[in-house]
Amino acid sequence: MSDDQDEEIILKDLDDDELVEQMQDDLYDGMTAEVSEGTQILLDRGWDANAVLTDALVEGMRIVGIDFRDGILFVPEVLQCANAMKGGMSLLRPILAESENSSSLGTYVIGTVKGDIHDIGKNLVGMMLEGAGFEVIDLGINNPVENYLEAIDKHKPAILGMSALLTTTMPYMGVVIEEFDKRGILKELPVMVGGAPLNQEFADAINAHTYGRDAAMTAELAKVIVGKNR
Ligand code: B1M
Repeated sequence: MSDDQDEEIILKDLDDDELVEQMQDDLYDGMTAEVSEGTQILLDRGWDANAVLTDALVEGMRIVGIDFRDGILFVPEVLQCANAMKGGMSLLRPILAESENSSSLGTYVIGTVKGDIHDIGKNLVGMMLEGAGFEVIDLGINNPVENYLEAIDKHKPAILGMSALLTTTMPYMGVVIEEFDKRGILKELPVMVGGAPLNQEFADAINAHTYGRDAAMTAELAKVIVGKNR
């Protein structure tokens, strides 16, 4: 019997708390199949998708972040952790993105800014926005201002969102907003910003319309924005 099969039997035998802890360990070890399997088991046991996401996946990645910061984990390992997290997220996606609204709340363009390749948080925000009823256009990672401008022209979004995970890339959000302002776009288009190193103060300083602390909050605030703008 392979190790994988051994692991499969053990995961199913664990109680909820043990399983969540094991999934955090598996995420840390970059074990995509096991993290996906654990995700499915929790869903089958009736767990809410948001709880699986928060307790097992996001918490697992938080632990990874600490060891990454402290030089215990390095980029190749953390990439594997990211892939494992994405494995679990792919099972949650259809549930989180299932729209509670039959009619679209409008188009939401989102992308990670230039110089930054972190996309897990942005992807989560996208899923929650879809779940809230937005049509999401995801520009991916490493976006210069030109990409946002092109997407605005093409998709006429109700809201535009930017993500940054690095203190070195977050100032670029200000560059994008300044360019929107110069072109008269900022008056018409609410710009939301988010990402781990940001806070409300920073969002205010760069003239962003709204700061989204996390994915759920971003989706809630986005609904309020389109409600207000109608
Ligand atoms: Co990166 N990395 N990384 N990394 N990485 C961080 C961000 C870091 C904090 C790690 C650390 O030192 N503890 C640190 C930044 C330090 C700083 O800037 N002060 C860091 C570093 C230094 C780097 C490199 C420079 C490392 C190197 O090369 N030496 C490098 C930079 C690459 C680049 O972008 N140019 C790098 C690379 C990578 C990987 C490629 C290995 C990988 C990314 C893989 C991927 O995304 N596909 C990676 C990862 C995984 C992380 C950590 C460990 C996890 C990030 C994550 O996915 N979190 C991270 C440490 C950490 O944050 N704990 C770290 C889970 C996610 C659900 O949360 O992204 O915060 P988060 O999203 C949240 C909210 O922030 C918010 O909602 C989300 C869900 O609730 N949100 C938004 C996010 N975007 C939003 C947009 C919105 C609204 C809300 O729009 C409106």
